[in-house]
Amino acid sequence: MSSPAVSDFRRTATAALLERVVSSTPVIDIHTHLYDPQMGGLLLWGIDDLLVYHYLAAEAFRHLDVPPEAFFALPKSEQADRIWHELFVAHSPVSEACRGVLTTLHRFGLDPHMRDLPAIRSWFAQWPIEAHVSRTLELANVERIYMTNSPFDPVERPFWQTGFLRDERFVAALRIDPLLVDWPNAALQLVSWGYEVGEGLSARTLSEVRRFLADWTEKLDARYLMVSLPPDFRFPAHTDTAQLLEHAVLPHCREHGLPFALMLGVRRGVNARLQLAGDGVGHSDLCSLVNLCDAFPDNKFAVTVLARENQHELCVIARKFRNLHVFGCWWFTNTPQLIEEITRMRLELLGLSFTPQHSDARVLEQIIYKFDHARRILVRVLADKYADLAVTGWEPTEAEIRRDVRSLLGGGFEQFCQH
Ligand code: RAT
Ligand code: ZN
Repeated sequence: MSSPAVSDFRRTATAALLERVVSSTPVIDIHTHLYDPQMGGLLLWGIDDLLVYHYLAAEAFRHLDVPPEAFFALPKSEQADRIWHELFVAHSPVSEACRGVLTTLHRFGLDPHMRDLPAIRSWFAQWPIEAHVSRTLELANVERIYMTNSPFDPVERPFWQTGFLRDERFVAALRIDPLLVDWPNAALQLVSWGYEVGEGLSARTLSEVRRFLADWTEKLDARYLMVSLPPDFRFPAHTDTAQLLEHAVLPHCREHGLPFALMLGVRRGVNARLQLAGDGVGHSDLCSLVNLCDAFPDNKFAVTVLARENQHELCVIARKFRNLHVFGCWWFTNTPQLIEEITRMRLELLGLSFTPQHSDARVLEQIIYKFDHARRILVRVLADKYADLAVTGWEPTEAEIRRDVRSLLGGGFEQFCQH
């Protein structure tokens, strides 16, 4: 056994190496709400969008003495002014979402201490978007961004129909929530786009739904399909959701070799007046996930859960099914305490076969803080894990550490997609 001084020294050296490896390894960001810069106004960026982000809006509404309808009727810059005032001026910005804005400004070399919102605005206004995108990706050290692409979005849809020169750093994921959670309205849409579907899920209708999915998978060059579902999702069941999943979506994914991503546990519109900021969380029944993984071993499922209470069960399920890839600390679990707890638990139960973090960024510059904060935690947690191994005499080489980190930062997910 080495002396305590020697093992302390080794531990510090491993932690320093880890810090270097984790910060220099590029991230593949496997779920965002960002868009290819060619898609114009869809790609949100700049200080006003950072401030009106719904994670901050939800916090600001706790102080704002104005009805949400009146708030949302204000121009974006005024909404940003109000949020800045409530969350950064009238109170200290200690929440994770507020800290995120400050980390982002700091990493751009701005001095948020001046509390000078107009100066911050002018700084952002001077950049051409192309240069700003590249610089932001470089600062965040993100090499690829998975978008969320919906054929049901009337603003987004025309871009795909017309076609455009793709930026290869931005890849597509086909998002199909309306199809799975609101079939009657989705059916009307499909009819208006020339698919011969009826409201009942006949064989003909299901095959037309598959034709729709195939058309859009090809148009987007989609890397996976995705949905987020409420806590009352059940499978199997005699619901439109379960039937469409079983007879259209999963066969389509099998045929194209694509994973299906499920984000489980969101309760939409708990306070609908707050718009995007009004969604909540609920405990999901993960037996339904077991049923899916078990019944469809030739399908691949990438899954994240919103409830803290579901995290342990999700890890246990992933130990049983190699067609399940666990990812992300999503939304209300994207806080340092929960990220640390969840990442430790996943490492202890799953080893390296999961993806600890995606950004879920809605505004470009958020990728900086989301990964800056997540990387710090990953260094801490991995340092502890390697130190535990070192006690037994097992010390990882630098190449092994690089391999492990690359896998955790998105490499493992892309391998899962390919095999
Ligand atoms: O995290 C979020 O921004 C949520 O509003 C949701 O969009 C969620 O990420 C989702 O993809 O459903
Ligand atoms: Zn999302």
